[in-house]
Amino acid sequence: MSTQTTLTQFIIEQQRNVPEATGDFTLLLNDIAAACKRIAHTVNRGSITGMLGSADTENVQGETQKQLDIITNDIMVEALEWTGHLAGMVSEEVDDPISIPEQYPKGKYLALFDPLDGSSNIDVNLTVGTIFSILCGQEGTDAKLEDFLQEGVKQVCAGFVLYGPSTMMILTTGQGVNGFTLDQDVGEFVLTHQDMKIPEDTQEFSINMSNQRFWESPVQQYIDECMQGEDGPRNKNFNMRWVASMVAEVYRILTRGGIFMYPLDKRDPNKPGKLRLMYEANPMGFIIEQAGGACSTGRERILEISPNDIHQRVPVILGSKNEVDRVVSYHQ
Ligand code: AHM
Ligand code: MG
Repeated sequence: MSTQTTLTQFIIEQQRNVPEATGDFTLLLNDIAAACKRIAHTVNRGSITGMLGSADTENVQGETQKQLDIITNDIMVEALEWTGHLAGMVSEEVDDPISIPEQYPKGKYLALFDPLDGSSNIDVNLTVGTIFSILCGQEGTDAKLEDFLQEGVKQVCAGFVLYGPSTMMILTTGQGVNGFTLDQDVGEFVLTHQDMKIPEDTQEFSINMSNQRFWESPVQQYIDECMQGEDGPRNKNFNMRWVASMVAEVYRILTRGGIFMYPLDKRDPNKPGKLRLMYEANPMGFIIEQAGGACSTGRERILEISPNDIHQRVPVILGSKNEVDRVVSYHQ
């Protein structure tokens, strides 16, 4: 018999530590895992299915959607709407909350997701992923927009699935962070990375340098000092990485430390940052903090932001604690 712990076994064992648990949450996570396996399969087939490229539509944020943005969103919705565990869903790709169809029972949880993060990378065959966050709603009622506007600290679970050289799920339910690798032969996620921890210090930063002229001075100063390396005030050389897939960036930071920034930028006053609070910043912030890292806008802890819209954007600075604290201190 295999000694490997599967995702299902792992969640059931965690559930046993929560006496009031009904098993609903375990089933919901299984449904999310099943949807992500379908997405992995779809993404993996690439051009064979003719599904790469633009869809010639825009999402609510005015970004051109890829065909796979829409297809992966449909996979998530179809996999989750009928199960009876959810009171509603919101997606980065859909303007308004997605209701549970009349014919299905409604549960108490709310699902929030970015079905295909990093989708600009899909046509060049680089790592993309699905990010999800679970909140509690009101059992049996149709979730309204306001129900989703909860602070990140209220998340009961957050995770992401990486579609890279291997397919991996990274998950937290507030008891640390664990990584599972999809065993393609048996179709199961198995526990491969237990209790992931981010080193507090790092010599690696991640930022899109082409936006440098739009940043505020604290971020300018931090990056300038990193670039000076051994000759500057940091007295050490830094390395830089930018995949342009937050999922890949966060996974790298979970594995070997680092700092990731999509900071406030002055290009458009209506977009104080590029990344979305509900679908990217909050779930990643929860995971990063559970692994011992930090996550801030530069001015406040991401998980304490009181959301005003489901598609709100925020500046994001996350990763190794001492480096994030330093950038935050430059903002003060
Ligand atoms: P997406 O959800 O539309 O894919 O956008 C989010 C992505 C992040 O994964 C990544 O960190 C960032 O956008 C990259 O942005 P840029 O192309 O400006 O470097
Ligand atoms: Mg995204």
